[in-house]
Order: sequence, then C-alpha cells, then structure tokens
Amino acid sequence: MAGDPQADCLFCKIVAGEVPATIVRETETTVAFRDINPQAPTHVLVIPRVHYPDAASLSAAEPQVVADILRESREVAAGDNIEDTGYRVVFNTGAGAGQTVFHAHLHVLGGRGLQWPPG
Ligand code: DGP
Repeated sequence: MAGDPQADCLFCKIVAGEVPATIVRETETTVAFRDINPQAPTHVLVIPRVHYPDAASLSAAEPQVVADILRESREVAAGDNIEDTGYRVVFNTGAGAGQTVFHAHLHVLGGRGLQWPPG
C-alpha cells in the first residue's frame, strides 16, 4: 500500500534501523541522516518515514510531510552552523534528474560555495 514500508527499499530499512546510518535528527514523520557519499561538508538527507518513491508522489499524498521535511532541513542547517553562509535543498525527482534511491529524500548541502546552475 502507498506509504507502507517496502521490503526492498534501502531508506525504509534505515528508518527501521535495519541498515546503519549516521542519524542527525528524527521526528514523528521524518529522519535525517548523513549521505554516505557527501558532496559537501554538510550533506544530509531528510526523508519521510512513510514510503513514497519521490517528492512528487509524496507531495500529492501527504503535503504536510513535505512541509515537515522542509522544516527539518532548516534545523539540520542550524545544527551544522551553515544557515548564515547559505545552503541548498534539492529533491532529485526521476532518474533523468539523477535520482538513484526511490524513496523520497531532500538533500541538504552546504559548508562550501555552491555553483549555479548545478550539473
Ligand atoms: P539521489 O541520487 O538523489 O537518489 O540520492 C541518493 C543519495 O543516497 C546519494 O547521494 C547517496 C545516498 N545513499 C545511497 N545509499 C546510501 C546508504 O546506504 N546510506 C546513506 N547514508 N546514504 C546513501
């Protein structure tokens, strides 16, 4: 069922504690953990506990959880002291945009200068 944990989903396993991750924050609806392949000094993924394959399907079904994820991104930035220097939040949505893990996740990147446009 949409929203239920998926047996073959890596990020559902992180939510369940079955795969280790460096967790930085948890709420009733979200988990934030450090990316295994960081692209910046701060690179944290904020994910919903519920399983939706991408931000589009999550926002259609559970818009409040998207708001929770965005609020958490600010808390992550505050915790890593990158609020003042600036940071980027990104939902890669679809393989063509670089999405490789199909459980919605927001990248929080900062701690170095970030160029625009992204690659
Ligand atoms: P994306 O390409 O937008 O789907 O981002 C997926 C991110 O997930 C990528 O930056 C690497 C990260 N990642 C993949 N596997 C693991 C893992 O097992 N643990 C952690 N912490 N991050 C992972």
